[in-house]
Amino acid sequence: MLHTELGDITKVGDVDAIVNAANKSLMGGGGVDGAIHRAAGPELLEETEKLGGCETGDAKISSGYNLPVAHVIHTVGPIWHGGDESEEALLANCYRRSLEVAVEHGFRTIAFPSISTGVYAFPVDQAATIAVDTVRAVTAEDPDAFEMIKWVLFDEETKAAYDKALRSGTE
Ligand code: AR6
Repeated sequence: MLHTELGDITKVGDVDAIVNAANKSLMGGGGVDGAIHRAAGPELLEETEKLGGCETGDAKISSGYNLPVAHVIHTVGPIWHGGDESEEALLANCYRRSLEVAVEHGFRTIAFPSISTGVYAFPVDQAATIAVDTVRAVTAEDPDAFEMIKWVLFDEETKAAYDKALRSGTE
């Protein structure tokens, strides 16, 4: 049920929602956020600018517009400041809140990017472990809620980190 694939999350169409690694303004930006806004078209910004921003670790939902998916869950990862500013807990909150929003909307299939490991500089091995552990914990609490949760990763090194995290605990 949990897996990874290499690719561009803006091309993913086989899920109920993709997750965006946004910033607190929800007004778009670079990285995966910029790619999602470009692919969705200007209507996405028209909607997200009315959402009142988003706190770090929280998540909000919008439509997908010109994306191949119907919905986008926007979450705001922590900026890495060395690890002493609750970055781990805040990143876990991103996964937990994104899945809560998904459940509230009856979504059963979700694709995540690697939240916080680009511009926000969270170390990828650590982020992958938190991502996998948190998704496993949430799905263990409600085993029937989700059919498929995947990470769509943009480069081989990032994919290797998530694959390693997924292997740990199952061997
Ligand atoms: N599909 C999948 N993954 C992607 C894509 C894509 N199309 N494009 C980039 N990635 P980042 P963050 C990967 O920087 O660290 C923005 O400006 C990327 O290679 O997008 O959470 C926001 O507005 C990396 O592995 O997100 C915020 O200001 C991962 O996505 C800030 O960046 C996350 O990198 C958020 O920073």
